[in-house]
Amino acid sequence: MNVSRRHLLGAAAGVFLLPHLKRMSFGSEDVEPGRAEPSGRPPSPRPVERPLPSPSQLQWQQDELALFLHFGVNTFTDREWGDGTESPGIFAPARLDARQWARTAREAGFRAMVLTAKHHDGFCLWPSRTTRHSVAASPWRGGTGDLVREFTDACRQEGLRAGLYLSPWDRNASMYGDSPRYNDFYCDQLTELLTGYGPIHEVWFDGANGEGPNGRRQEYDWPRFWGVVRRHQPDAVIFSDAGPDVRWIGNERGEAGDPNWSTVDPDVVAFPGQAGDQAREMLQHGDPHGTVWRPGECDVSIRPGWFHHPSEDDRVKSVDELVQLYFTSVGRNSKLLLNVPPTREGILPPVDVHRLRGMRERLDALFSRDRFPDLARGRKAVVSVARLREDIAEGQAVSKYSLEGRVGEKWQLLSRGTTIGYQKLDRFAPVELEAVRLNIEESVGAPGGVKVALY
Ligand code: FUL
Repeated sequence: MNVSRRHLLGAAAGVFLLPHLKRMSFGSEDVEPGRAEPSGRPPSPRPVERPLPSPSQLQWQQDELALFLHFGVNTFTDREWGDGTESPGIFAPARLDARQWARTAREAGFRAMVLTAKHHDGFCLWPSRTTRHSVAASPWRGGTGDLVREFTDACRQEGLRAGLYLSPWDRNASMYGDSPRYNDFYCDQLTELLTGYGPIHEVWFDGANGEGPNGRRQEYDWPRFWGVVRRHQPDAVIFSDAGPDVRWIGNERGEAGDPNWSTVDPDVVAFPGQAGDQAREMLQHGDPHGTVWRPGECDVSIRPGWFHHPSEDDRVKSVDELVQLYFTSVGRNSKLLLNVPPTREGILPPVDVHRLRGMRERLDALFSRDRFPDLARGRKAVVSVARLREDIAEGQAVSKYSLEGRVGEKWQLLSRGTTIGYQKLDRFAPVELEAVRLNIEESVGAPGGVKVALY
């Protein structure tokens, strides 16, 4: 249903919530579905069943920020992609401190972390029973170390959710390319990770798929992989191009599309790594008429590379750039998975830690006080950022809106946009307002409440 120009006027408590919706002037067909109208008319049913997030997807999105950690043999060879011939002997972080990673993340306002338990080189950061290519064959902690254990423990100690990346592409495994055998091996590794380390909140499936040593291409059994996750960690969200719970946003720049729907047509990106314009569009923008809830995640590195390279220590993103990333990801109905790679010593680099703190300070200052209640009490307020939120527990509906502020007698446009979803952040030139109103100009299905905050 397309709704013609709805005005949501907020009057109290800083929100354009249900009470205000009830007071909106609706057109004849514009009834709040499932709720009583102000006139006392009985609720009408929702016109179309729209997809809704699962509790895990909701939690994942509310976390807003997750720290990505690329660490492994590449850290020691100064490469981005290892070829699988690296000797485990090179893996020797002298001061590894997963607690420092987690503390840094928590202090910077991150609520989850995702570690590369295995990257494309096949080196396992836990002592896997499936291979000798692991920390058990390294000098680190005398070969008794388990980095997945230290990582998950540190997450819990700092109150963060733990996620794991297990690269399906494995350039060390001899059976890679012998599809059934490798899929068994991969499922065994996945099972070890998902049964040995407590609750795992996100399982990150990369789509990279290279040639096996025997020249054959590996056919991944995605439904089987996902089934292993569901069996052992039913509350985890599964990330890949094709979800099924969370989709890749389609670039590694930290930019969600605008519009950005959390719903998709699952047939357009049916498996990870699917190429083509249509797939790219679907990843970036989702689909307003999609039948499946699959919100987008923005993964981006704080540095040019994913792994730590000393030569990039002076190319760490600035605080301005990090804040901008927050706006183009979290501020566009996505989640930011920001990669901060540990050094060869096994700690997060001081310059990156400093930037993360700067980002947090800037965001805290920016969002320190919602000025909407001031307007509601008849006071004026100078604002330059609007935060709009749909109640996504009820789905996503808004496809076009404008936000206006009253300056004296005149309403002036503050911002206009397309989708809102979990969160839309709009910036505009600072302006002193006396009142504000949100116009929902178009929507798919019937919008629930929209919360507005002004900063
Ligand atoms: C890509 C990988 O090839 C990169 O090395 C990195 O892990 C990135 C997050 O995903 O597909």
